[in-house]
Amino acid sequence: MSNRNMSMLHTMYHQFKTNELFKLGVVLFLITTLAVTAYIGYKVRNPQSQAVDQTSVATAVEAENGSLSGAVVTVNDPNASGGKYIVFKPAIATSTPVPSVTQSPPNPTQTPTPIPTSLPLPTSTPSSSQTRILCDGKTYDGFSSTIFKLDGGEGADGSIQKIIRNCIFRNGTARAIVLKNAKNVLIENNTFQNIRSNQPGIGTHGIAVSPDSVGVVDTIVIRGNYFTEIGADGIQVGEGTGIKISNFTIDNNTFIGDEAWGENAIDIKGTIGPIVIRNNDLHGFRECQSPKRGGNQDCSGSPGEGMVIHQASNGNPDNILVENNRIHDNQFGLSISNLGPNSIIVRNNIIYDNRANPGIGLLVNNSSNVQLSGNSYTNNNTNCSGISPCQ
Ligand SMILES: [Ca+2]
Repeated sequence: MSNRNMSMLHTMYHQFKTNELFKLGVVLFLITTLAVTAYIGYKVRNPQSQAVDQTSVATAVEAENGSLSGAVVTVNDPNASGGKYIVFKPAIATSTPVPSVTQSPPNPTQTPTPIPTSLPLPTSTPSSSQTRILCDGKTYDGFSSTIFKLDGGEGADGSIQKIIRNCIFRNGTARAIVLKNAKNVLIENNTFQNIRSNQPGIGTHGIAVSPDSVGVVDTIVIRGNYFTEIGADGIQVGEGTGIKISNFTIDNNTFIGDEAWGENAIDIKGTIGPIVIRNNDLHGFRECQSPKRGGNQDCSGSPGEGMVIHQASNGNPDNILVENNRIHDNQFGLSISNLGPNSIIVRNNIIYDNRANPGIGLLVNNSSNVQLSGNSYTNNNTNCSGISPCQ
């Protein structure tokens, strides 16, 4: 073989060898690539078999998506029992939490005042665009007939509020105010002084509530008044023949009695109720020396009760709340007898210094529906009579 032929064979051999090596390299490369890809795919699909570097996966996704952040999490595959797969869970952007305003602690809840269902509170005097000022700032000095008598008509029209305020009734021989058939009345900040009949045995009240058999007295507020030198009672409720007296409030009044005058600060007779008597101050009431007691005082005769709640010809008192009153320096502070079927509640009153003979703070007769609570008794000759426990 010539040298030329040998050279050609050598070249052909090298070309063959080069092509085979190249092909072999390509085949090996493809095999390796497939093997690695399959391995990675297997590992990704079977994270439980070997921990996947979730951090690096998440980082890769972050890098790919730029602003994304989050984490790779393993979740159960609902389509395969025991199967799991991983997902990238972007972090949910949360707004900057606004600090909550520090709230002041809530005010302590006031202890609710228990009101028996049998004793509804009076409805408040309805506010009304219609008011009738009967008196404001006037003085009635020396009168021999009633100044204001509300008996039907506008007086009984509950949509119109009648107001008697800031007036002085003094030196009269008749009752200053009479409510006979009346609704929605406000009597406040008045003075009642020296109202007396000056006739032995005949008492005269400052305010008399005296419905007849057809009269209705409802939604009445008497507050902030001052009573002194009244021949009989500061306020008598139930003087007439009717009993329809309801939603009646006597609040924050002052009553002054004396040996020389007066029966009672407050005298409650037959009522339907509710009647609320609260925040009043009454003191100084003594036995009234009427002719039937051997005297000539202008009253019908009373043993000296500051407040009396009792039966009369118009019926029995009923549905009454007496609370937060100051009852002191009387022969009997509060006397209760012959109630109607429903409750009377006597609570949180301050009953003290009732020492004039017999000096009984609270006297109860013929009544089983008296509920006592929270009253204080100080320096009375006898705190309670006819009821126990005295509380
Ligand atoms: Ca009386």
